[in-house]
Order: sequence, then C-alpha cells, then structure tokens
Amino acid sequence: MTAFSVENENGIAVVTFDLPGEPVNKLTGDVMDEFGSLLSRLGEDGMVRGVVLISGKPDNFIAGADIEQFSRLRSAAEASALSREGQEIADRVAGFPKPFVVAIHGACLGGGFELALACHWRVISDSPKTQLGLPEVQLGILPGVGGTQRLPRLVGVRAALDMILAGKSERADKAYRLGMADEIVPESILRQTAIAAAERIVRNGPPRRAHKGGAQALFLDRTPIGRRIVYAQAEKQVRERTGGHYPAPLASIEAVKTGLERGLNAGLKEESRLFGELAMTDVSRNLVQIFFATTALKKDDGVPGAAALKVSPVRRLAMVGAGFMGAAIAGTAVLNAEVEARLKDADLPKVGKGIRGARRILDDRLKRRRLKQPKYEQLVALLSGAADYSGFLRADLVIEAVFEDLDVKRRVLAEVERETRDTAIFATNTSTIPIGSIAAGSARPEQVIGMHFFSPVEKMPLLEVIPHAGTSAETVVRAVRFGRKMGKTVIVVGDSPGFWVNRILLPYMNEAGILVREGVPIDLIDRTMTEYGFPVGPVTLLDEVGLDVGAKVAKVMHGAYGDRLEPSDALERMLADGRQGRKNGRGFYEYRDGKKAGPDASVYSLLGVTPQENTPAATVERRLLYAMLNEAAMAAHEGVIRTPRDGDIGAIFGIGYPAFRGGPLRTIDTLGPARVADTLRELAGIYGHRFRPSASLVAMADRGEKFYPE
Ligand code: 3H9
Repeated sequence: MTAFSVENENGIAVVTFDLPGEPVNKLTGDVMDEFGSLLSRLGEDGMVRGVVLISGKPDNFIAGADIEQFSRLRSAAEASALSREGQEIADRVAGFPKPFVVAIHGACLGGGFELALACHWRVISDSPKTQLGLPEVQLGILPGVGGTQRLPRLVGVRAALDMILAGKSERADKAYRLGMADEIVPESILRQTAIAAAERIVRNGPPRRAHKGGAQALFLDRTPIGRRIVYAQAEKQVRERTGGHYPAPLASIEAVKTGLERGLNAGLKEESRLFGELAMTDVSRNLVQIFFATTALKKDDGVPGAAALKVSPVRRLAMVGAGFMGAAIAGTAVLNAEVEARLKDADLPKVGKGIRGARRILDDRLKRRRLKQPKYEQLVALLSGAADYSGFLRADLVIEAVFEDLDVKRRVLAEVERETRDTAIFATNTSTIPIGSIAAGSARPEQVIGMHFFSPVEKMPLLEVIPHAGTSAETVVRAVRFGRKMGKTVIVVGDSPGFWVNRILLPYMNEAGILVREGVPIDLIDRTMTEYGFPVGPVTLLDEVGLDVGAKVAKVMHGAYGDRLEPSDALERMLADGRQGRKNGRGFYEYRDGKKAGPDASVYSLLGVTPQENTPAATVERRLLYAMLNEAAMAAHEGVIRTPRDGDIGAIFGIGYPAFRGGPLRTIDTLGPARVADTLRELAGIYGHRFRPSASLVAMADRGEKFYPE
C-alpha cells in the first residue's frame, strides 16, 4: 500500500495522504506503519529541510482512527497497545527535528486532529467543509493519540474539556479563534501557505504562541488551584448530563488531569490505559454500531436497486397547513435542503404566522452565527405563501400537515392532485392515519407516501418514510433522498398503525398512565426512566406532547390493536379537568411562567389515588421497559421495520431510547430473548395479559436466535 506520496518543493517535502480506494483518509495499522517509515526517511534525508502534511482527498483531511478496527480488538491490553502506537507516531512528529506543518481542508477528526496537534504549525482552509475536533466520546472512547494531552496545552484546559467531553467539532473560523489552528486561508492557497510557513520556521525557528484570555484564564488554565476548580465543575456537569451512564467523558477528565498535574508522559500513559478499558465496554460497542448504522442509512434509499431508478430530486416544496408542524417542516427544508417552500393555509394571517414560524428557524441560525447574513437573506427569500393553491404547479413535493382527520386529509389530497403537476408527490405528515386509507381516493396513489416528522422538526434527527402498498419505488426514493437533504436520518417503515416509533412508544406511555392511575408518584416514574437513560420520563413526555394528542393516539392504537393497548382513563380524566399539558400550563406537572415546576399534587386527588411512595423503582422500570420491548419485538417480526438496525436507530433518534444501550432490539439481544420472554410471563402473571410475550418473541427465544448476528 502506498497511502503517502512525497514531492520536494525547494527542500520542503510535501507529503500527500490519500488512502487508496477509500472515500476518507483513516489511520489504519498499515497507514501508521507506512507513515512511521516515511518519518524515518524524511528525518534522514539531507535534501529535506521541512515537511508539509496535506490530504489528497477532495474534502477530507483525516477522519480519525479506523473505527472498524475497534470491533476486532479482543482485550484492553490490545486496545491500549493500539493507542500507544498512535501516541509514539505523534510523539515522533512533535519531536521531529525539522519543521512539520500541516495543511488541513475538510474533516480533521479524532486521531487525525491528534496528529495535527503534534505538528509544529497548523494551517486550515476557511471552507465550511473544514471541521476540527475530537468526537471520540461519541464512540464511547477517549482521544487515544495524545489528544487529551496536547489540546489542553494548546487551547487551555477549559476550552479543551468543553470540546473533548461533548465530542464536538468546530468549524474553521471558530477553530482558528480558539487557537486550534495558527493560520486560516482560502482553500486555493492552502498548500502554498503551508509551504511558506515551513520555510519561515526553517529560517526563523519555532513560532511562539501567545496565551489567550485574561487574568481569569491565566488562573483557571495555568494554576493547579484554578484547574482543580475546572476539573470539579466539569465532572459535576458530566455526571448531571450523562447520569453516570457514559464512562468516556469522566475518563477523559482523568487523562487530562493526570497529564497537566503529573506531566506529559504520565498523561499519555493514563490516556492509553483508559483508552484500552473504554474500548472494551458494551457502551462503546453500542455507540460504534450506531455510527455505522447512521452512516449506512446515509446511503440507503429505502428500496432495493434504487441506484438503477431514474428519479429527479425535489427542488420545490409546498406545504398545506402552515401551523406549528407545517412551518417547522418548511423552515427546516429551506435551511438544510435550500429549496423553495410555499405555504398554504385557510387564510392569510395563518399563512403569515407560518412563514414567521419557518423564518424563526433561520433567525436562530443567524443569531448563533451558523448562517451568514447574505446566506440568511437568500434562504428567507425561498419562503412564500398564499391562502390558495397558487404556486403549487411548481411543486415537486407537497407535504400536508393539516388536522389529523381522514376526511380532511382526503379532501386536501384531492385538491392538491388537481392543483399540481402529475409528477408531484403527495406526502402526509400523519402520525396515526394509515397512508393506504388516505391514498384510497387518490388519482395517483403511486405518488402518495407518508413522511412522519417529529417535533421540534428542526431539532429531531429522525424521519419515518411510509410507503403504502401502492406507492412506487421512485416515490420512496425521492422522499427518502429529500428527507436526507433536510438533514434527517431516514428509516422506511411499514404502513401499520403507529408506524414504528409511535407503535413502540405507545405501550410504554400507556403503562405510565396505568402506573399514575395506581398512585405511583409522577416524579418516581419519570426519574426511574431518566435514570435508565431516557432524556425525559414518560409523564413529562405526555405533558410535552399534549394530553389531548396523547389521548387521541392512544385511542387510535387501542382501536387498531385491541385489549393489549387499552389505555387507563388517566388522560381522559385529566382532559375533563381542562389539562392539556405544557401547552396550556396544566398537566401532570405544574408550570410557572412557562417553566416546568414539580409534579402537580392535585393530580392524585383528581384521579382518586393516594401516592404510593414506596413503589420500588425496579418495578416501575420493568413494567415500562418491557412494555416497549415486547411491542418492539412484535412489530419487528411483523416486518414494520426492514432491519433491526432501522428499528434501533428509530427508537434512539425518535424517542431518545438510551443510545448506550444500543436500542430496544439490541437490549433484547443483550438481556437474551429467552430471559425477556420469561420476565414478560412473570409480569403477565402479576399485571395481566398485556404483558404476554408475543408469539414471535417466544419462538425466537426457543430457536436460540437474536436480532443481530453475534
Ligand atoms: C479515533 O480517532 C480514536 C483515536 O483517538 C485513538 C485510536 C487509537 N473509520 O460519513 P460518510 C467511513 S476514533 C472508519 O458517509 P461524510 C464511513 O463509514 C475516530 N470508517 O461521509 C463511510 O464508509 P462507507 C474518530 C470511517 O462525508 C465512509 O467513510 N473519528 C471513518 O458524510 C464515508 O463516510 C470520527 O468519529 C472512520 N474514522 O462524513 C469521525 N470515518 O463508504 C467519524 C468515516 O463504507 N466520521 N468512515 O459507508 C465522520 O464523522 C464522517 O464520516 C466524516 C465524513 C465527517 C469524516
């Protein structure tokens, strides 16, 4: 393999890294070996006075260590050794006897950024494609090529921890401002600038960097007492954010601390030791799987043989219904897919409100400097609207987000079909109505599809695309690709009530209602599930979604699936008392000035129960979790999802199922299908038939099968 080529430019060796046959540069074992030999050669070569490292890939510098190799690691010792090898190469770069400059354009992440940190001078392109960072904790590991050591020394301990602990990367301008790079230039002069920098260092000696920040920064970054405060704060924040479920951020603090307090060598040693430990955890294995699942979904168009189909991209969107959802879908489409979005609603004030709602999403980006003013203006101009169907003739895709009622949706469909070109797709953003029944009266049923967005649309990463029996493959591909352009991870799911996400969520929410109805304290229920790893508990979620909406979905699902999904009367009673949740400031919780306060104690008397403070959390967890697991197994076996991968990604991105657990189907595998079936039988014995394990789960357990191959 020759991943590196070298050109000598007047004594500066320009090393181009271009991993053959791969879309991105990765640091594999072979790459590191080759780079190591190259370093020896360049070090000895008398014709070389300095080195510039650059990438040969169009928009990628180095994506980090090869994540695939992690799954082949068999022991912590093996993983630590991998980290040590990486560190040794980085040390050799840092101690290279000649100036070593790096020229970065595109993603420079993980081990790639760590290698860059070891270089003597960093030049970056100002392109939006350029991003620098250490995303390792998102994979359940820590930066293992010296990143926990060199980044704090370069940008200060606070800025470094901020980045490492969240696993976030920074765009070029911010990276430059933080001191992660020394020079920022247009891509067209990146190479020359780096060569010039190398020549300058040859002439003038090593550069000096001024310490950023004032007296406070000096105290917090440069004194042991100051740093102790920083570590303690960081630890507290991590514990709050992760509930102790993610070991990597805490281990990162440990590695940073060891290095700054006991020296670089001690720090590197601790870093590789911790890397080894973390790489062996289930948390890391699950997070790595999620990385590969989301990457695979970026290329998955939802139908076999999609590449051979002739489909044109969606260039113009029209929305029917400019309410909260409609506006957010339009705003997100304009922001990410940069398409025209036309909004229609019953009257102009509603349309105006919708356009303002869509624009708020752009305003927010502008405020947070994610959009520059000219781009913002260009995007705002893509939004328009009317109280009639004018402009709909231009649309390639119409999404309806009107009232959740079959007749209304059918009427809208008929109108849209009259007002649009016969190539236009009609997508419905329903969450409960079967797509097939909406399409039943359609003149072009092959172009009718479901696109189920989650609220808030601009933030929630998931989109369910739902073809009905008559939807054409081309329509699926167009909808999936457009969803992806909107920035969503898209799963294609079956057209049965609740689709996938609401299907598995509903029994869980029902069980929460039943628990409340038994007097189990509201905060106990929620705390139990946040401790399990959900971002919010089910009762809070009910308040957020709206009790009216929750009750409606529960009714539809009960009708569709029968007794098993019979809800308690908790929601009906709450609604009869005028409680709709957060939106009207009255729900299971109290709201003061729009902010959620504690549980509303009057709920218990309203429901005629006394709070059962002594209910064991383990019981609450089992009932809620197993309700979801059973339904997930059943729906998966019915074919609602195409693969367990889609199901788990849907649960993680759609309802915040704890990522470190890998998703509900992965959880069943981890616990063992036989054990899950046994627990369900036990629960059914105590609480009734709704917990009876599905026949397919029992059959799976009997056959000794799992959802994922070992
Ligand atoms: C690390 O560095 C640990 C060290 O500190 C310590 C080590 C001892 N490995 O996403 P895309 C593949 S941990 C393996 O579609 P984009 C990806 O699977 C690493 N494969 O492109 C896909 O493969 P395929 C820390 C990787 O332009 C193809 O490349 N780094 C890796 O939308 C194209 O990817 C990260 O966590 C990798 N590191 O986005 C960064 N990276 O064609 C992870 C990519 O077979 N990567 N692939 O489906 C990313 O965030 C994005 O891929 C990136 C490009 C932004 C780079």
